[in-house]
Amino acid sequence: MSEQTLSNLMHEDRRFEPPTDLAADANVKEEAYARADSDREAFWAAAADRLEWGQKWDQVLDWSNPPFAKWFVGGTINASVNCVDRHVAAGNGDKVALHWIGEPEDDTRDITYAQLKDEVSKAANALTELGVQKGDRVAIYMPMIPEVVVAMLACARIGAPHTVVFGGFSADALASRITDCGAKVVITADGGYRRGAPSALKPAVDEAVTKLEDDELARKVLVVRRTGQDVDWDDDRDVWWHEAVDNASADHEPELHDAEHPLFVMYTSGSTGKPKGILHTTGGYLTGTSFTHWEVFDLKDDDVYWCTADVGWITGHSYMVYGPLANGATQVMFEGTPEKGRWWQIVQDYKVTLFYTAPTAIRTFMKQGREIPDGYDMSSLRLLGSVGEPINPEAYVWYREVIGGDRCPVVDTWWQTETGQIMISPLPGVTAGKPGSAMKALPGIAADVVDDDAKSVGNGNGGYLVLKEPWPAMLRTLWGDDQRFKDTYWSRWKGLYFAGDGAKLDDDGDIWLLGRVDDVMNVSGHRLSTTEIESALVSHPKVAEAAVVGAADETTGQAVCAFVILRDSAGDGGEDIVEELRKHVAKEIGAIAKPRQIMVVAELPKTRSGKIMRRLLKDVAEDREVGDVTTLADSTVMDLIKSRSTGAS
Ligand code: 6R9
Repeated sequence: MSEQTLSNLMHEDRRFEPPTDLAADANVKEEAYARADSDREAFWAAAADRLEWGQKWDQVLDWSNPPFAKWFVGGTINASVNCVDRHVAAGNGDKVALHWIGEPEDDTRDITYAQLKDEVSKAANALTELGVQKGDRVAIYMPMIPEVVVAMLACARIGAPHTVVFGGFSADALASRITDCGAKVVITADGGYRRGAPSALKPAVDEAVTKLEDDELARKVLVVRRTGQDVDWDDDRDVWWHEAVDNASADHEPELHDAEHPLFVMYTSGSTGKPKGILHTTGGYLTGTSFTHWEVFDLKDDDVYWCTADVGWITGHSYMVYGPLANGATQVMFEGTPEKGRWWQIVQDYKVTLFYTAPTAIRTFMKQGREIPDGYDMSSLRLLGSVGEPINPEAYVWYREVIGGDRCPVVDTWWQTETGQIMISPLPGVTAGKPGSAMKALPGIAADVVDDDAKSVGNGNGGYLVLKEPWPAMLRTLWGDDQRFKDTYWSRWKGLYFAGDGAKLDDDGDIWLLGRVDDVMNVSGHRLSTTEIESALVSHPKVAEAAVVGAADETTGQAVCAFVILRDSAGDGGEDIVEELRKHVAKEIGAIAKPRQIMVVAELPKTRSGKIMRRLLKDVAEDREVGDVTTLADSTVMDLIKSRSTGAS
């Protein structure tokens, strides 16, 4: 990256020291970095020791056949036993595991660890009764209700890898995932609640089933009754959860599985081609997620933790289900989407202490104005986390001040579906946070920023983010496609895992994520990062959110095109808003980064996990037919943007 593009984020000089109390009593202190450096495997073995194993492992890591790693070789373990049984056995059966909050206002359930253990055991018995055996795959297509957690843990208990498919995905997407991983059984619900109204799920499963070419697939469909809406019923295939599970025995003797037994497959869309089935296995995944959850969120016994992610996203798997439950945490699980004050009402009512969300949500709240959160008592909060996208410095500072009362540290956590666990993040009791930087690789993780020749770029420079050593929760392969696994992640440079992200090291050696390298633009020979220009736009007081893409341009190769959402307080931004913003970017970064075109829009196209789909905006900027919109959270957004683009400046 050219020097010029580095200047914007580099001039961020706000620093936030860890709170004194938190630092004094932190779960992980500064010494951990050196300890992990001196013996990485011993460090991860100690992390694995926090779990309950059957047979202990003979070897921490087998890396004799890279990039195929084996962790805790010879060990046996059961993930569901670690997430429920052992807490009950330790006398914590009455502790609340889930404060579940439904979308309809008065619909809540508190579930203790003892109750969760019974439910998981019953579901495990019911699945066995339906013919699910160890190694069989089970697809889960459900809303955010407690049964989805029960279903995942029941699969883990009997050793049947699950694949959770977002409730918002289409019948086609579901059918292709069932086919790719060969799922025998599907667990679903009649429907879920979305924005106040019941929304059907079962019809999509019915439709998906008609598209399957193999009779062995989706032989049984287990259906939770959630909304009570009418559903079509196939007596041979469909089974009600309340009949099969509620009547099953709550005694289930769990089997111990090999540490490398497949735990789940999570599909993630590649930039091209069919979705990739990321495979995670049991021992390493549980070690990596439970340890980092305890480390990064500084989890204490009396904390109330809330991760707002949907369970159909990797964050829901690692930091709502497996990590927190393995740690015996009490957490909030919410069925709804962020509506004005509802989240803050929940923080106030349940006295949430640790809160984990995505920048997209934070920017939405910024747009609405601080008056809404200011109306709630959020003094229980002690730590805030961010995940999913780079958090712009302005959004970070707003989050810290308005939600965190200027007292809570913000941990910006970088990781991926593939990494399984958080990789780069501040340590809340150690690191003085810089708004916009994910800071350093966690203890036991080796990350670097390299150039085209795989050489470290050194402080003050930008390049490609790579991981240099294996880590416990790393993906093991792509389901059924070892070659694609090698090609996608390990082929660019020998021995290095390439994450697909651009990053920069500042003068202190701290890491700033710059977005996917596919999103980097080349304007008149200068490489510009989307993240940096977006952060410059968001630092303007009238802007809440921005997305930047490079569009083909005859003169400059590519030109910067920006889509912005204004804060509610800015009204329509005034007549000169476009010129005002272009000037602002020129001042913040340099004339080279000045957008050719700025469109003020009401919404941006986002995936269900909140990531902006720049590919679609590029189609608009280059005046093309808009591509595949099936993974959008709201597919009407593109029509709105297209209708605006005709009047673009
Ligand atoms: C957990 C998750 C992975 C991609 C990743 C990167 C982006 C995630 C980030 C971040 C900057 C952060 N990303 N966290 N970028 N700062 N703190 O999001 O997994 O859905 O697989 O996405 O998300 O581009 O490569 P996944």
